[in-house]
Amino acid sequence: IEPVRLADYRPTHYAIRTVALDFRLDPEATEVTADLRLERRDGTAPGTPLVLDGDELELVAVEIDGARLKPDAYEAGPSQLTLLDPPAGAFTLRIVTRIAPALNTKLMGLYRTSGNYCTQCEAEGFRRITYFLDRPDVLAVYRTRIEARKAEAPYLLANGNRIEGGDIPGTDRHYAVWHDPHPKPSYLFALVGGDFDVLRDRFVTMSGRDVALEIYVEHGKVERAAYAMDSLKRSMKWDEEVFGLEYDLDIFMIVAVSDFNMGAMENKGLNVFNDKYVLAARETATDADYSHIEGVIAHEYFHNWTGNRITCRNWFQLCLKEGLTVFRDQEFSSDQRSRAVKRIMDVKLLKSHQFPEDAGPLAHPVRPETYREINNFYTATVYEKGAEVVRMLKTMLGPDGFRAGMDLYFKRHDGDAATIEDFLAAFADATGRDLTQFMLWYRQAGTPELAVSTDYDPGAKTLRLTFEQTCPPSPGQAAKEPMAIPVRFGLVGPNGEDMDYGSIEGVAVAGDVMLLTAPRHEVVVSGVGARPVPSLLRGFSAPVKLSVNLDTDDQLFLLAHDADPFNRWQAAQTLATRTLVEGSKALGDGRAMSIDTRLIDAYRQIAADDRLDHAFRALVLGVPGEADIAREIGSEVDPDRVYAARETLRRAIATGAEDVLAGLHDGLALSGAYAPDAASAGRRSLRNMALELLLLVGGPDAEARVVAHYEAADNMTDRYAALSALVLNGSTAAGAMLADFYRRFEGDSLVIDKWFVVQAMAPVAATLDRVRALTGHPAFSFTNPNRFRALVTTFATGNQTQFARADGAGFGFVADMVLDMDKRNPQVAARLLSAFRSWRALEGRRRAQAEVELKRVAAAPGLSRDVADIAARCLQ
Ligand code: B3K
Ligand code: ZN
Repeated sequence: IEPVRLADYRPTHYAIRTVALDFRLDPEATEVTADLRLERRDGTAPGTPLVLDGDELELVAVEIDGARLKPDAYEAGPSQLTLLDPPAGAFTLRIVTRIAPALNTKLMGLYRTSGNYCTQCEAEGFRRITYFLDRPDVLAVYRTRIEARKAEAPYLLANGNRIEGGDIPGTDRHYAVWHDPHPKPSYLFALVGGDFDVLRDRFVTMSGRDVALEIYVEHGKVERAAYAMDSLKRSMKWDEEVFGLEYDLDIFMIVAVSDFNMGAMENKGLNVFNDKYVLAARETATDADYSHIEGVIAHEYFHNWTGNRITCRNWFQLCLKEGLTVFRDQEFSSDQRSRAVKRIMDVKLLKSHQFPEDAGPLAHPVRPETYREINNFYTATVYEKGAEVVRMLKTMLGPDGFRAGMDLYFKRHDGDAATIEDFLAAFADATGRDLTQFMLWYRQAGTPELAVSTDYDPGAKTLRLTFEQTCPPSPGQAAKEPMAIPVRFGLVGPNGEDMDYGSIEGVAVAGDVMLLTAPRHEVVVSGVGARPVPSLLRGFSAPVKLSVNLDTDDQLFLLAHDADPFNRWQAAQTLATRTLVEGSKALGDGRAMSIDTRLIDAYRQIAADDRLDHAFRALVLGVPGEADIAREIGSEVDPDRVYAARETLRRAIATGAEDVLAGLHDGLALSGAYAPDAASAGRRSLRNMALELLLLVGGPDAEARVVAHYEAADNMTDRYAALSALVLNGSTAAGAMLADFYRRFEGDSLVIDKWFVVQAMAPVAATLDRVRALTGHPAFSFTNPNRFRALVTTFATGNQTQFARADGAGFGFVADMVLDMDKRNPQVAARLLSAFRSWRALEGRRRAQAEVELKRVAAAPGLSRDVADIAARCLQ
């Protein structure tokens, strides 16, 4: 497959000004009539052929300005329609296509879900509906007419405002017409037809406009949409208050569907959501589910400005909307909840997902320069690292400079298909700063490594800090240039408080941020009255791998005293990581793992410290995950040893803090009404962390405690915490509890997903057979992406020891599943295959097994572009 290259970008020869669509919905034969008003762009020679994209389309008719085209005037196939000699002036092209939503298993384009019709067009799904210039720089005004049998689809929805509708006399059919006044690219088109329950509300915008809010859900689930509605209203308000951005249509709709390839989609005025990011009730959704709903609702809503009003010129610029919008939803959640806790959770996600991606064969710049299949670039790098890059901009420019840049960006580019260069130019022009070097964050892949050595001179009262940055090679990029790295810092004095200091030489400083720009900086801080412990990269001010020559005492000191909560958490992580990396090596050499008792004491103290936020304490008690430890080890990883080391440390913490943990579990129970707010959720998270650790101490009491916790639970967070503690611990009582859980929630598919997830994660040798058997369970489904991901993708991405079994059987199973799924849904298959991305870091035997399976996938006939691309890049 030939790659698409950023360097080859050219605007289209023709512009599409308006689009009028007419859908006659039918499961097997939906007829789509598209009237496109086209115009040759300046600079295009008359007679230049017009080449439209298609994908698995059947052409029924094609006309220009009302006249049927002669067969020699065009060429048509399932994936292209070419007008050989289009009119010189503006013209209307009518295209009639026939599609079969019921047979659309890729869930791209128009498809069926639970008897309803819905669309997904990003990135290249619109071409599965009609022939089009299906790329984000072709902006048009859409009018959509939908017609269907009334009984089959009482609701007919599309983008924009509803301008007309009614029954079609003498038939059992009805229709609706929607008009979206905002020019948009085809990927933002959406249509929904079907039968739903609707939750309705209103929002008055800052300029006093009344907006109707509607959430469409499957019958009987309308109460479960209340939290999503509340999140939507808070998002709308927040975007007005923080960015001055107001909603721009009379109606905003969200439709929750149960078959969806990803989380949600920001179609103009008509967001379509995976129902797991809409539906929540205390008995069925965990606190994590609630916070994801809040975040995803906000994310899609925020796209209305960052993505829709200003869209991407081409798909290379995906981070222009995604990284920026993730940054915005993270800021929103920080303002709604605890900023420190949110920051820690976001960094955890970044380190466990994006860092490994950036360290392996699938690494790519935040703005890639080439792709074979764009759907494979909706990655942690584009989203999460993309958000970090925007956050660094804010750190470097300050809140006012950042807001000025955002304002200028909206002012200049509203209605445009823009680029990352446009985005950065707005900040440069608004603040007078040169962002040339900063642009490297978008162009260079790989996680920069920042090594710091610190040295205090008591005589001169100076602190010397030597910073050295490097960046490892990544695919297609052997050598890297030094990046602009903002390092937020403080000097923690002997009394635990931040110290004052005099001047700083050797680096540019603004407030508490040093801006590193060179490969090496020798920084001298003068006027430092006593030996401080430097607290560097506060709030994780740059997405780098930091190593500082601080010993255990210094790290323990930061853990106990740092004014920056993020760095307190980081100090615990650093100490635990050292212990775990050392420990897994020791276990490999047949030695015992050594654990510093001071570390255990520190955990104990944090657990007991009532001045600290509950959620924060729970996060500190959560030792680094297996993937994080593996990434730190870097090569020749044996997942069994990593797992054993991690369990040993967790057991040591549990044993050392047993009385404190028992006190927390007994004392933190909440009585009264359930509320999903951050404070109550934090309390539950600490109590459930205590429960999980107590189970590791062992003994009959521990198991009884978990069973009692399960039975007393009045919400899913608590119930699921007990279930996963038992199942992941391999406890004997787990079987009965799993059976009980299934019985209780049999009809509730989002909960049954959790039942599959927890079984797929069990780190025991029996899991592979269990997972294989569960693919034959009546509740399993290869057609529902949530269900498939719950069992199979979770096994591959959330169960390091069993996916990477030494005998290769885990890899073999997942490869089989990839090949199976690829025939049905290539996007889901490609996602699953990317679980192999860290295979080269494994020890020799496992590495060899993984290679065999990757090669088997790569060599299979008839692969989708999605899977072929991931397989090829993993092997390169
Ligand atoms: N923009 C969509 C993602 C589309 C993925 C296409 N493969 C959701 C989001 O990021 O908001
Ligand atoms: Zn997005």
